[in-house]
Amino acid sequence: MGNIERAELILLRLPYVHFFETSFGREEEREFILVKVHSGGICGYGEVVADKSPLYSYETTSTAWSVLKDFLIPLVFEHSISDPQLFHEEAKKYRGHPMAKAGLELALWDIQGKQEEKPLWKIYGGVKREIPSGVSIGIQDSVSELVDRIQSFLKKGYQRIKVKIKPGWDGKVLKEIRKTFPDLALQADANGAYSLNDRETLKRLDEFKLIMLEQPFPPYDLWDHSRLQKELETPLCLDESIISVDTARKAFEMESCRIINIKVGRVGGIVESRKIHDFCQEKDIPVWCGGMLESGIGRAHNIHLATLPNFRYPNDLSASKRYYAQDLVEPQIEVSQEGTIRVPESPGIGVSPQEDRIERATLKREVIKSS
Ligand code: OSB
Ligand code: MG
Repeated sequence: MGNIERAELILLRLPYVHFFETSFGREEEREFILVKVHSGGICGYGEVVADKSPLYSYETTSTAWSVLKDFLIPLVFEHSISDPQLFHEEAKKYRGHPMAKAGLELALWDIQGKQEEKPLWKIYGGVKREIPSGVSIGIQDSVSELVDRIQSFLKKGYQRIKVKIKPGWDGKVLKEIRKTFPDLALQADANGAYSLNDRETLKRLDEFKLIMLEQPFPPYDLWDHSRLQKELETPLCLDESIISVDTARKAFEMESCRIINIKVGRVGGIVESRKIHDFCQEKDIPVWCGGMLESGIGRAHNIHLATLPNFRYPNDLSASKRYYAQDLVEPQIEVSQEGTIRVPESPGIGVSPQEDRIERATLKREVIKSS
């Protein structure tokens, strides 16, 4: 593989088609960074999932921008790295900042795929040509609006519904949902809004037969999740808590959860995601692919990852239209009436970023060259 000659950071803003509200609050638009790397006439694209504010994670668009510009991109130039695996190893010397690392690693994978003329799923060892799609629905102004939204997503084919919960928007909401949809494949995500003091509230959620309850407690708390899981019938799934294969092992040993959500950005890239996938496969812990409301670029990367065999639940990977009026890629990502997404077959991410649309959404752009 040739050297990386130049990298580009682009800060973009895209409005959502519908606001997205979690236990952190309501968002109407997304600000995020695209990473482009250039090598021998080929351009690779990655997406950094850090938000404008440090809510889901401590990283923000500004921290990711500065870490990429001052440390990660110079690392690639200094050591003439173009291999994503090697980048992963070298970037370990910098602590934290997984979303920044993942954005650049993804761009290197895209280049590799394009150079080898293979779609990424083949390089990763994927086995699926279609992946099952679920939809994550935020907190609404009323329960009846939520029920209506669920209805409309079910009509589009989605295989399961995930709803966001928080104290005060939990049991009574799930009860209403179950009244209307007794057999719905349903799960709930708290984004860390509860504590062990809420165990009675959480235990009462067992009656709703959720497929899983995602991240009830804050990120760095494997122990309290383990205590809760012992008292709960509903399988716990960890998202924010699992930041590496090492934390996955500890969660497994402590029995902090029975299912793991893998997000490339949260764990620092594809290399670490595959390690978690392989560990979980060996221990018979199912995984699925989470989302961060990505544009089609990050979404396409996620789709390739979700083709691995131990992705055993519907993923938070929905159609482009569910998030954005016009996505940044062609073809747009679509969900079939059976609730599946077809895996792209073209080289690399397998979808084409549309430079004119990227341009229109750009707030800031910087080119960083190898000196
Ligand atoms: O916790 O899974 C989450 C979105 C932003 C931040 C965190 C989460 C989410 C979602 C949406 O649930 C998943 C998606 O459809 O991209
Ligand atoms: Mg989550």
